[in-house]
Amino acid sequence: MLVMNFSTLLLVTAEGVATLTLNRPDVLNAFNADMRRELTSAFDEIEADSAVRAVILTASGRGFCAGQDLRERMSLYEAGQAPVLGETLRHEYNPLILAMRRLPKPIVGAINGVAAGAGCSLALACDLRVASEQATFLQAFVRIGLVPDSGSSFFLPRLIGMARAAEMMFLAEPVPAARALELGLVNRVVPPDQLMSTAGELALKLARLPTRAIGQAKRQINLALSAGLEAVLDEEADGQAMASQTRDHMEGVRAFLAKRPPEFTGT
Ligand code: LHQ
Repeated sequence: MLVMNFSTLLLVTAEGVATLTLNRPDVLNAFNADMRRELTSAFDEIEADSAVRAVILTASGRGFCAGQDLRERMSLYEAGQAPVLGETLRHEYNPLILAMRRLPKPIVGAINGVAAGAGCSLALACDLRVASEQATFLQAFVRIGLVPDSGSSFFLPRLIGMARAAEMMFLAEPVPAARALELGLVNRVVPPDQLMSTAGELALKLARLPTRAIGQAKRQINLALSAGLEAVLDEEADGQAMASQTRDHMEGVRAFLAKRPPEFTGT
């Protein structure tokens, strides 16, 4: 087991699964500059580590992530130093969201509590979401006169449809976990004490699958969210050319013919 300590998060790697835990519980894991920077570099490290084949993103305490740390922002305003928000997004939040979507490994969000503002966007950028019964999803932006950012306007209408996304974004009312499941916003809802075991089982299952094929399937999903059929068919053909060269493909076929379970290595 490998443990890496950052100042705002924990990264533990075991059995092919990296578990990233946001760790600013006193402010419901709101994003300060350190957390934005550390989270992006943690995803870079996960990408580079071939032993990691699946990721869990969760948080400590009763919240998942309350979005931008508003105290940090206010103190910058008061000091007359706040960069234009667009620049903070372009240089800090957007690279984080892109790092998650480009990571060729599956990310399971284990949503333990409220996911608000950019924290909701962070949850939406995961590939799969397991939510605690205590989780809520809140497009908090308009409550403080801002607009959805960090990918929420991309992911939310695609996940739940335009009308429901508009309702969440405009009214900024919390959506409880049970309703999020009905909307297709999360994959599973479980009692709080089963959150980490459920997410862990799911991530372990993913970590034992043909990792390169999963990474390519994620790429195809990303493309299909905004490209047309021809481009997606083309990407599938390129992806299949790649996947057919992997050891895991050969192992899958051999195991099927020998009527035994496959042992995928991610290569
Ligand atoms: C917080 C925060 C927080 C600091 C709770 N900051 N302390 C914006 C700007 C710049 C660039 C890019 O993008 C963005 C995007 C955004 O993310 S905008 C949206 C920012 N987030 C929000 O507006 C959410 C603010 N928080 C809330 O509305 C509530 O805290 C929620 C609904 C999340 C949870 O409510 P409660 O369960 O009632 O908890 P609480 O409000 O009592 O919070 C607990 C503590 O956490 C409290 O501190 P305290 O010292 O009183 O115990 C809060 O001040 C602190 N906290 N969110 N974002």
